[in-house]
Amino acid sequence: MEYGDVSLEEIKRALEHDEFVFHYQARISFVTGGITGAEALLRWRRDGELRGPETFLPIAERSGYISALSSGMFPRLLSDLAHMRRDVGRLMLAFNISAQDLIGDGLVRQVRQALEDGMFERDDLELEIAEASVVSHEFGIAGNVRQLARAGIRLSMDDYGIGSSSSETLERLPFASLKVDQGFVRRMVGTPRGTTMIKATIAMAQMLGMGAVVEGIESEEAYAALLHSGGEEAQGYWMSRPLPLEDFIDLARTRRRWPSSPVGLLRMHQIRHSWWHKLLADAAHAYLHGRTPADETLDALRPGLSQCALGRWYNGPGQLYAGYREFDRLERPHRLMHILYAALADALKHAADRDTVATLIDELGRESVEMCSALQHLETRALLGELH
Ligand code: G
Ligand code: MN
Repeated sequence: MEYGDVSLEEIKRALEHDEFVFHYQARISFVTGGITGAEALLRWRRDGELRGPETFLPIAERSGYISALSSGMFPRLLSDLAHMRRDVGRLMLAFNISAQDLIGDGLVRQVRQALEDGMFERDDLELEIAEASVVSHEFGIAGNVRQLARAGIRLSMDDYGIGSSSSETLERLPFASLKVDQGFVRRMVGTPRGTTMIKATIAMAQMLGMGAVVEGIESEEAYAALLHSGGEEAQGYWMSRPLPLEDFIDLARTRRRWPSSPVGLLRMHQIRHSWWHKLLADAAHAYLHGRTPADETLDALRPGLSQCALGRWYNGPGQLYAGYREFDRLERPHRLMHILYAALADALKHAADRDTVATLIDELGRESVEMCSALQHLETRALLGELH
């Protein structure tokens, strides 16, 4: 098929005539095996045929018309979301935007206004920005990205793993999650080294306090290989292709389940908590050598129980396992670790004496071992299929 002749004028007319629609590709939770929501993918319905984004997005991007397209389609996304909510229940939608949409504040204002008007709830929307488009506009968009993050709207970096200065961009902008690129996943998941690289990318996201979604899962083998990876969610043809709204709703209403496991979640929390512990130990070490870390560094190292995803899981869905000794054993060291993170950070901030700092490091080390041990026992039982 030849699409080379699509002009900007045709694209503008198509938007006016309502010819753009979203197809929805399901996102599956590795932890519950259920559908958590979907990524909205733009399609052009014209004369009974469906045109993919490759036929109009490059022109829209190049001409700058992309921002009109994003703004024009956002209300449609919200009405589809309302439709899903009525027919299925609460779901999350991921909306792909271009970095160009964040150069001015048009889309930011539109999204914030819709939030204020109660058109959606914070947790029900995620904005995906492709890495390549972020890299080329990084400085122009930083202010708007921070504004969205402050308003509690989650941003994820799309197609992570194929671009150039990706880790540098991650360092500068407050992304809530990473979407591991589908090509990266498809090519890498077949080899042990490749699978390790995907898992290391996810672990890096977790150490930075972000979540991870794995795209491009095309087979049961790929799904199984990444089930314990610590990525929260998965997307790909094996679970579902992108579907028209009504078909996606039908799928979601079946309440279908894919394989699931708490193992990845338990492993990631072991990584996150050990990592916080090690960063604090390093801060204490620097302090004892006369180099007091900056207040903001210390503040970042006192993650509260309420912000901690393990805490939320433990008191929420994890309660499924209440009564298992390995599960019940986790509560105390986990709670104490958070108390000790805060106590140690405060001690360093307020110039405590050497003995106080030494005692806190010692206690933190002890609780860390307790907590890792509880997590490990729980993980082993989950691996053996002994948790129900
Ligand atoms: O760049 P982004 O991740 O937003 O791209 C999503 C596109 O990838 C969609 O157009 C969708 O049709 C396609 N896609 C989604 N899942 C898969 C998959 O498992 N395999 C392949 N080859 N393509 C996929
Ligand atoms: Mn995307």
